[in-house]
Amino acid sequence: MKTNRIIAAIGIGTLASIAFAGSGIAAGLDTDGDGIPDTAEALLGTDPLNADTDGDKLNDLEDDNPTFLADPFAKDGAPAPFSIVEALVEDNYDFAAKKDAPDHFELLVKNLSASDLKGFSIYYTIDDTEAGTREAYLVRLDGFAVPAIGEARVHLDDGSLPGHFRANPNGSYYQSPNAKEITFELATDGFAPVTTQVAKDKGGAEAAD
Ligand SMILES: [Ca+2]
Ligand SMILES: [Ca+2]
Ligand SMILES: [Ca+2]
Repeated sequence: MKTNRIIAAIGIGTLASIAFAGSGIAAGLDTDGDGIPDTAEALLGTDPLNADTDGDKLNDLEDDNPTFLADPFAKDGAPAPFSIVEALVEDNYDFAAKKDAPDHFELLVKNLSASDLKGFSIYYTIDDTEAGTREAYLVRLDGFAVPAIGEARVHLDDGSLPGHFRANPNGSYYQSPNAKEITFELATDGFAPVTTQVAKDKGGAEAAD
């Protein structure tokens, strides 16, 4: 059933590779082990290095919509003791290396309290109003902490550096040049999420300028 849905979504041209995936027969590299070969993940718009691209705990093969989940955050918690100072989706800058960095998602978070904060998750939606599509992802920011009365940056990119987290390389942010509206919700246990919205101009997610 799910395999049929995926075949319908991506067309007959990749039928053979998906059919193999559905039957558990190896059909090319499946790096993340979710049953979908890396080459098919590119066509589906899912992440070949993440078995659960949207973070809803259903793996990409079993997920009816592998790049969207509904907002998981309760909105009735206490006011959050942190703020999002800055949200970047383009024209990023690498402060450590003092040079331009490839476009990625980046938040500067300020802790307004006298205690260190950790246990964050981020939920973000990417609206492509031109194409009429919406993606949504939940990422648990394991290891990310903001010191008391201090600041820290969240990076969502290829996740290859320590303290960076992974964004879907086959999603519309990286694959479509259309303008986007991106909404971030940052939350930690017991507090209402903090939300910010940022627009990305027409043009792809660029390499470093
Ligand atoms: Ca896979
Ligand atoms: Ca995957
Ligand atoms: Ca999923």
